[in-house]
Amino acid sequence: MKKEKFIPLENERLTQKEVIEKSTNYYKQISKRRSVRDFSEKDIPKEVIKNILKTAGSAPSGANKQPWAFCVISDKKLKSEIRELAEKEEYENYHGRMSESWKKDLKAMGTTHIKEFLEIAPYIIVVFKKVYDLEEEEKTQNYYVTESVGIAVGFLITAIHQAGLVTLTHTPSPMKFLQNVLGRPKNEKAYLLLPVGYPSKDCKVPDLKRKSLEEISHWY
Ligand code: IYR
Repeated sequence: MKKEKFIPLENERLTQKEVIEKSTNYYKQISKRRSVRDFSEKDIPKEVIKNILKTAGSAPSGANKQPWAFCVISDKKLKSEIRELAEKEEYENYHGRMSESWKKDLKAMGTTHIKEFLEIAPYIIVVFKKVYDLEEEEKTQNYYVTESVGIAVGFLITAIHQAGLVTLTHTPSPMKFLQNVLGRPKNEKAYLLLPVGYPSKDCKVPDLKRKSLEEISHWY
């Protein structure tokens, strides 16, 4: 039988006390993360974008296929074009495609079809999922694509927060225009879009409450 190559796990082995401390600190830090819609125009170093993307790219994926592509946009003209196309779709959503109960659920977020952040944030990252891979026009299979890309986006969001920056998971729907405007290959489907930057000086976020541990956990 063929023996696959395995290497030692490099993780430090911590004491229980250290594990409690680290998990508490991480929770305290990550629970401050908020979805932000009010961005500053202040630029951020390209290196930060590279680091957060490398973090996202370290996520687990089905059979390690890494079925994701991250498109980074800082070009002003392209950002304006994306804003225009996104607002066109969102206008249709807010003025007919979304149900009344959906719009009612969104009241607390204060969202409308206007998406200024797409022009103001210094960077937009558009995440694509690779439904299958294309190697020299040959289709090869990917596995658990939606789950894998969702996990990578989770890594990306926490990396952005950890760096002291803010983001928003924006899903202008339908997202086909992103594939067209960015000229992505046919095996890729837009998954979501993340503006990345600093929050504006007077940035406000909705007063939302998170469910308690008792509400979200069931212990057996
Ligand atoms: N995509 C729209 C609507 C929207 C939908 C959900 I669910 C949200 O949590 C927030 C917004 C928009 O971005 O405005």
